[in-house]
Amino acid sequence: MTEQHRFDERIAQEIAIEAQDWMPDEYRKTLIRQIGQHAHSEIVGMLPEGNWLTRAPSLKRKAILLAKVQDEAGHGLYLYSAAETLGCAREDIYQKMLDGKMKYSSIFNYPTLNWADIGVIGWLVDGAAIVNQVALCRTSYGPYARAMVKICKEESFHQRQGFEACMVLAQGSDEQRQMLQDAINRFWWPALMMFGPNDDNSPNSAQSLAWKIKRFGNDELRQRFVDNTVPQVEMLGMTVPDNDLRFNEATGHYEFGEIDWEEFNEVIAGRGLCNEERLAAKRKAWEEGAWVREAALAYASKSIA
Ligand code: FAQ
Repeated sequence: MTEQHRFDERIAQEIAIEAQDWMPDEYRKTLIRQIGQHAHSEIVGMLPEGNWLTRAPSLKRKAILLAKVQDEAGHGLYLYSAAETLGCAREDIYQKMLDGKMKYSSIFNYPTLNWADIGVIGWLVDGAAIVNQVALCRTSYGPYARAMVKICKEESFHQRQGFEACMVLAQGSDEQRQMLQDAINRFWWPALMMFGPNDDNSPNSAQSLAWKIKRFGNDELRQRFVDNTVPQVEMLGMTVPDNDLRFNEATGHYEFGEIDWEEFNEVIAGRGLCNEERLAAKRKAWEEGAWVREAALAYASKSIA
C-alpha cells in the first residue's frame, strides 16, 4: 500500500492525521495557510478590543475584557504551535502577515467606535467564530482539531459575556439602545463575511472538504449563524439591517440579502477601513519587541551552557 493510499484510508475512516504521518504536500500547505491565517486573526483580533481596555465603563467590564483579550493571545500562540507541527517557522508566517502576504480575518479591519461595539464583537464575532470552529473540532489534522476544542470553550465564554453586555445596553436608556443598534448595523454584514465567499466562489472549499479539513461549506455555516442569531437580535428588541431577511416556514431557515462582495474583496485585498492601521500597529509592536526576543534568546543560551 502506498503512502497516498494509507493517507486516503485514514481520511475515509476519520482517523486523525498526526504531525509525524505522511501527508500530501498540498494538504500540508493548505493547513499551514488556514491555521496560520487563523492564528494571525487571533493576534490582530486583539487590537479592536484592546482599544477599549482603558475606557471600559466599569472595573467588572474591564476585568472581563482584559481576560478575553488575553485568551485571544493564548489562542494565537496555540495555533502558531499547531502550524509549527507542520514544519513551518512561526517567524516566517508571522513576517508574511506583517508584509501583507498572508491574510487574517476581514472582520478585524473594522473600527470599534463605541462601547456597544465591544459587546457586539463578543456576541456576533465570537458567535460567528464558534459556528466555524465547532465544525473544525472534527477537522482531519489532529493538532488543529485538539486546539479547536480548547479554543471553543473559551470562545463560548466570550460570546456569552458579549451577549450579556448587549442585554444590559438593550435594557438601558434610549441612547444606549441606539448605540447598540448602531453597532449591530455596522457589524452584522462584516460578521456574515467571516464565513468567506459563497461556495461557488470559494477556490479552496472543494479540496478542503474532500480532505475533511473543512467539514461544511462556507454557505452552510453562514446560514447556521444567521439561524442562530436572528432570534437573539429580536430577543434584544433590536433589528437586523437587512430588508430582505425573512423566515421561510417551509425550510425552517432565514433567507437573507446579498453580501456586498465588492466590500469583502476590497477588505481581503488590504484596502479595508483599518487594514493599514492594524498592520502598522503589529509592525510597531514587532520592532519594539526586538530587544525582548534578543534578551530571551541570550538568557536561554546561558541557561543551556
Ligand atoms: N477574511 O476558498 P476560501 C477569530 C480568504 S475568528 C479574510 O473560501 P478557505 C476569533 C481565504 O483565506 C476568525 N480572508 O478559503 C476572535 C482565501 O484566501 P487565500 C478567524 C478570507 O480557507 C474573535 C480566499 O479568501 N477564523 O479570530 C475570509 O477554504 C474575536 C478564498 O476563500 C478562522 O480563520 C475572511 N473572512 O475558507 C478573535 C477560521 N474568507 O488564502 C478575536 C479558520 C475567506 O487563498 C476577537 N478558517 N478568505 O489567499 C476557515 O475556516 C477558512 O479558512 C475560511 C475560508 C472559512 C475563513
